[in-house]
Amino acid sequence: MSAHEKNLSIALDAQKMLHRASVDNIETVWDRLTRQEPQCGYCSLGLSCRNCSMGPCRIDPFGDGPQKGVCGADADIIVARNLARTIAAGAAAHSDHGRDILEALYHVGSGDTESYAVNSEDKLKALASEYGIDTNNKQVQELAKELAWEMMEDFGTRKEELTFVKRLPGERQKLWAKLGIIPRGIDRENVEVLHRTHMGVDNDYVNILLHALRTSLSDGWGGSMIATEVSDILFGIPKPLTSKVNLGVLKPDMVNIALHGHNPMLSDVIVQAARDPELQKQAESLGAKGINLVGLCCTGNELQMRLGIPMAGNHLMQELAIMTGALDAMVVDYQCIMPSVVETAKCFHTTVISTFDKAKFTGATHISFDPQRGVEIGKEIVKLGVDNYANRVPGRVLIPDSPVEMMAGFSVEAIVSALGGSPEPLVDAIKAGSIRGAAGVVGCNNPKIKHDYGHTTLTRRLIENDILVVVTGCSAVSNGKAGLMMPAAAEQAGEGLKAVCKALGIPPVLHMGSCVDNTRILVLAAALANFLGTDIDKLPLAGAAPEWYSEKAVSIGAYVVASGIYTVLGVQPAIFGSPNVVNLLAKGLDDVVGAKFAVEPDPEKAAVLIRRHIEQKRQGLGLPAVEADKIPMPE
Ligand code: NFS
Ligand code: SF4
Repeated sequence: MSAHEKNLSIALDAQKMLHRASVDNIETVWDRLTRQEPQCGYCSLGLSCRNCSMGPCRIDPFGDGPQKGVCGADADIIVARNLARTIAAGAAAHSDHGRDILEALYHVGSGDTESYAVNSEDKLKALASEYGIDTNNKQVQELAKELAWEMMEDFGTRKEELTFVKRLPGERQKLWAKLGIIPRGIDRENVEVLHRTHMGVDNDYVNILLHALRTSLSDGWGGSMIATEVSDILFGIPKPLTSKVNLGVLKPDMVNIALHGHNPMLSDVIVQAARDPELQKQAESLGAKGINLVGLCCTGNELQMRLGIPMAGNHLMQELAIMTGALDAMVVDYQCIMPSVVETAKCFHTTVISTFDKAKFTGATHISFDPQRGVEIGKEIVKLGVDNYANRVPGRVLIPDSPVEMMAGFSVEAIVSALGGSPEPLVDAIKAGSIRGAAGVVGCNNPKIKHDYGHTTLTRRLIENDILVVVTGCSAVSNGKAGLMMPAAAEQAGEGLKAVCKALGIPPVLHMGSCVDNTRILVLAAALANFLGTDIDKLPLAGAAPEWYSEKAVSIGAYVVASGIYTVLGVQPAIFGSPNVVNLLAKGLDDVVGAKFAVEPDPEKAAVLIRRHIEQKRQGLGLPAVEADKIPMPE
């Protein structure tokens, strides 16, 4: 491997596949990034606008050129509008995923699908009560239908606030009400962003950004939360389990099918289909020892959290997984699936199967997914993968590493149960200072940051300093691969956190799920605040997205901050063209919602920012604290 290949990723499996890519001249996301450089300076600063055909316009950041678009919009308006649209796109993606799951629940309630069933009656009942539905003497099916119907109302315009807002501390609800940012309807807030950012509507950058926060909240406390909760009803509440991770989960002697994307509806029926004795027999007749399902990205997280299905990799591993030559099918649903996978697959025998009519890929085989015929379609898909095993070229198979063990399945319910049924022991450990606080390290990979370096470095520094880390999305995969998500990793934690982890038998880094499952972190934060009778922004908590790339990540960052949690981003968002917007997000917001953003590409420094923040919050609560300035910032 060359120094260049080693410089792109810290992961051995990635480095080896990058080497194969360069030897075989196969294009990767890193090559395409290089070809795009230098990227547009105006766009990087958020200073370009193409919202109407009087434009496109751009603002000169140095002051010599135009300072206003054709319509008169200045840097503040343009940057704020662009950011609001980014948040809306991210919120829309999460929420539309939530709606798809919700429709599956409705089908279950209507009795017109046999592919899904209520897996957690407890959760169904608890949510039905939360939605004000009388649960007495009602059959599960009836309740499922009524709950789905009520939840659909959260998407519309008939409510004044989303149901889950009630989960928040009263103080936070009052604050949002005062600011006018309580999310009403999930779709409504998104549509309103598009309206406000049309030429000639909202021309006050503060007002635009407040609505952008409201829209992000309609994701965090709406669409994503519905996605998580309803997935738990249908597929089960995750419980701690041990699974495996990295490209070593692919098997040379089995049919390998990767499930890539985000929606667990499809992957759940594929898991059911892969158990079909006839398909198993067919695989054997072709000389395979069986059918091996593996996950990629958040579909992988959903499967790993609930079923322990092994995880092949995160965002930047999707092309590299194909390059093993061992993948017989890559089944994709939606989100974060690079269009390039179809091209990469052409260099191997892999067949790419798209499944959602809203997410087609030219060159892929499309099998239209229909939740009412779920398992039947699942079998059709698995059959394609099995058939394709016959086309595998054994001489081209290169499985670059052996898998690493990682734990998953830390839902809020599982964490509370590990604590013995109440958040009290966690609160006590925080009060005593053996755990200083907790941080969510979440989000994507981005080829602009050395793959997995940001996540794992930040996580290591935090646990070393007795900060409990919870992870979701692609961050979970990074940390899992680095071996940080097994109980033995407690040895790498500070003395206090180590002792707590050992007593509970848990790792210092807890896998809480996919990106929509960041809402589990919100629920946990709200539960801690409620337990202590305070607001979330008073707690020693922080969030970080060290390698983020997607619009969804921006929505997540925004709802986390608006919920009162300080958040550090590792990649610059496109806002630096407006000092006013930067000032508001990185400073002013603290006085508005009790939390703000920071941008710090170096994870060593990001860790210090988080440690200082957590100590300040401890001090605010009157807990033993280190003076923030005494924590030195690395050079
Ligand atoms: Ni999240 Fe999951 Fe990964 Fe980023 Fe994409 S897979 S929803 S957006 S890249 S963490
Ligand atoms: Fe230019 Fe204004 Fe149109 Fe944007 S909305 S493209 S700034 S004229």
